[in-house]
Amino acid sequence: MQPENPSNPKPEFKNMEKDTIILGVIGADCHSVGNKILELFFTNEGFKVVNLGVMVSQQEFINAAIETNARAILVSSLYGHGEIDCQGFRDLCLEKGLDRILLYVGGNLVVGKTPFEIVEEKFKKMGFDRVFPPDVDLKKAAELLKQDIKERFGSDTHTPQDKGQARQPDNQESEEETRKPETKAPRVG
Ligand code: B12
Repeated sequence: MQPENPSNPKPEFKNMEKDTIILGVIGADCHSVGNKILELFFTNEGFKVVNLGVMVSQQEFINAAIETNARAILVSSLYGHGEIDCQGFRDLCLEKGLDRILLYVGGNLVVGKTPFEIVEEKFKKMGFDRVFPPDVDLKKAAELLKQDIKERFGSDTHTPQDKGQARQPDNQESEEETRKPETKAPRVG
């Protein structure tokens, strides 16, 4: 094995900040196994994962995303009530100032055997950027997430408020912000 050279400190790992993602199982859903797998998997993929666990409300997801300046919220729903639990999620994000947050959702999103394309369309109409079936290849999901973050946030620094990620709610906008032109990113996927 080569001895470590202190004058050559592997620059690619220096000051590298991880993208934060919020993870959780929405509503009254207590299925916890997949949630743990997702936490381990996305951590290994290089994300800083904030896992809220099971039975998480929309507001809890959003609070965590604001606090951590997260790039994405990954919602799981397994027990069949996903459609009800996810209704209005995007609108609440916008209301709370999360203009650009990526919203992913996955699991057994509806009751019964509805074709996935119909489920996907339903959740995209609700404002989710990506929708995944329970048998998704997680490696592909992680690649999409990295690509989406890059497209939506580009070379933004990770400081909040800098490019409108966690702007103040509409009625509290600062003068500085009201003068800026709208910089909302287009929906992905
Ligand atoms: C174990 C289990 C339970 C346990 C959960 C224990 C626990 N601590 O987790 C108990 C017994 C408590 C339970 C209860 C119920 N369950 Co249950 N349960 C299961 C079962 C058998 C396995 C779930 C599991 O652990 N899978 C293994 C993990 C690894 O897979 P996963 O959860 O699907 O997660 C993966 C993917 O979905 C995906 N994924 C998930 N979210 C996301 C998000 C993103 C962004 C991405 C990319 C990927 C992704 O990645 C995950 C990791 O690989 C499933 C059947 C099944 N085979 O899935 C039923 C199942 C989920 N349960 C079901 C139901 C109906 C219930 C109950 C409502 C039953 C009842 N009448 O009480 C309750 C709900 C209770 C509640 N409040 O949540 C149904 C849901 C039906 C539907 N959606 O149409 C299922 C599918 C069984 C069935 N075929 O009917 N359940």
